[in-house]
Amino acid sequence: MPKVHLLDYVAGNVRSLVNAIEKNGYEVEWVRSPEEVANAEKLILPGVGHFGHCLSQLSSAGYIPPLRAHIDAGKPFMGICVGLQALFAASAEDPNCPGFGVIPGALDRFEDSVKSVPHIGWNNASCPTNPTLYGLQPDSKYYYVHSYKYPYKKGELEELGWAVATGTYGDETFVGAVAKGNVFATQFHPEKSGVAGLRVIRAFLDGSGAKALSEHPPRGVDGNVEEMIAQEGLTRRVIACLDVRTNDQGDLVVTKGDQYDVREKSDDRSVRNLGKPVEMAKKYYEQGADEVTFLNITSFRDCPVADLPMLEILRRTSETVFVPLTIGGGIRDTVDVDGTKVSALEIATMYFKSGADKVSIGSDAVIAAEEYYKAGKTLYGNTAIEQISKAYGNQAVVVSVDPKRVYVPKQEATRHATTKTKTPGPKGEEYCWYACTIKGGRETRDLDVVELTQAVEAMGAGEILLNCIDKDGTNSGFDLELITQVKEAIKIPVIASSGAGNPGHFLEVFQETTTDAALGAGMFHRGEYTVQQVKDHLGEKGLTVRKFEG
Ligand code: 1PR
Repeated sequence: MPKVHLLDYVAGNVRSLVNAIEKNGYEVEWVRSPEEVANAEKLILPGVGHFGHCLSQLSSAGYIPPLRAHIDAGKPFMGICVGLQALFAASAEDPNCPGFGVIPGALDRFEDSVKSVPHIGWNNASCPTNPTLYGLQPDSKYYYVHSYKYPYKKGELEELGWAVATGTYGDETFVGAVAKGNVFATQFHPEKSGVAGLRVIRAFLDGSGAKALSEHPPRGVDGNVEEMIAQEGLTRRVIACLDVRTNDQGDLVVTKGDQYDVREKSDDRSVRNLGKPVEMAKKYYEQGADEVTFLNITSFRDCPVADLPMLEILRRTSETVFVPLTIGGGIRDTVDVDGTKVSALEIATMYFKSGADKVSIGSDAVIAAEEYYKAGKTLYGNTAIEQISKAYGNQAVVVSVDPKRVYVPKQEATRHATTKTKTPGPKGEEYCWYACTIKGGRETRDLDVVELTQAVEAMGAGEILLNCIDKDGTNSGFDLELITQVKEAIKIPVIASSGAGNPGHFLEVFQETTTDAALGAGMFHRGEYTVQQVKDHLGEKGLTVRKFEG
């Protein structure tokens, strides 16, 4: 098998990248010291998280001079995400930490007054000068997750000989990919961008991308470029969620509850078994799911942490599913069966190494938020959210919220953030607040969703998975009032969850709220609708969705 070298310097999910490379028929050889860079012919620099963190790790380990030498020698080089950002001279994310300076200019942060930041989801990488640059296609979508970007200025980089592909988020057009000579880099994650991304990786690996570029070097941009690229490219994300637990026979199954009760209504009350996790994840990927989320809803007691069954599920899923994978459940400091303490960060690390892109924290986030308010909104850096987001970046930490409605007759009846509801309570109460719960809804706390989501945003969470116990499994549509309240309270993206029963519910939540993504479970598992049908419906109604490329 032909080889490509991959730099192993930074925390993050490189398993998916390895899988994507192997899927293209190449073998990965690791570069684990600066001296080994010289062995590389083709080299990939992956990167996630914080610019300063990545660059200072590269710098202190002595990687920057050999990497520059590799690039200057004209050998093939590909940077991914922070691997693209590293090529620039600087970033506002850490002004004290210089980049490689291969491309002049500094990255800045997306403006967040009218849109969520980080920018998470599927967007364009359109290159007007070279429309099929490194396998890119003008109508394909690519998976991005970042808060900082290089703002596109017409002609600026092209004049320096770079071919530039862009995406547009809100009214900001940013650099999505760049190429010149032997250097190619993407802000998006090709290894998470389905078939469209695999094609881009192949164009780097087999040299066809660089060859085509040398035959058709960019010649400057003409007048219509701004109009062409300045249209919002971010799609509506549709996510499939699999609640996984062991059934009474000890098998790991996908289950689904009604208001979190996952047992059959029949006399035996067995755990509802809707299928096998890895197979179902693959099915949803092939139906066009933009992400797949696994929630481990049993604790797998008596099992050594390193043998957690979800690790194997992730490993197998990431071999065939090239979209982002999130794993939730049990991410907290714990004690292993042999008495060893295992931190939430260590558990998250195992999940990332097994193929997860994000971890989702539920109960532990509620407890951390309570402590945060008790300490007068002070952060000490010791919560799971802070530690994992520091090591892997905010985008890697999702907080899963399991709220329940509490009805009150008037706003003054509670200290909590209320909402006037169109579905009054049992005694005609016109207001409600949403109480956070822990342990899969078994314990309700005196903390509302606004308090929780604001606290975890301050701690460094990158996204909220917003469930609703009242709506879960009801097929009656999302709780629009809950979603609106949370969206108004925070800047980070929100995934609406619970209650989806048909494609119209997805349309409704995207039209009636500013949610960033929407998630379904039961309607997909029961085979009532496919992900594809949901996306077709959204597309027919004029919403931008990613088309699945087989
Ligand atoms: O507290 O960090 O160990 O995390 C536990 C995780 O497991 C949390 O994310 C929590 O939401 C989840 N969980 C715990 N118990 C259950 C249960 O169902 N008994 N599942 C559970 C939550 C809710 C959704 C569901 C949507 C959509 N599942 O994710 O998929 O409500 O369903 P629908 O479209 O069929 O209505 P920790």
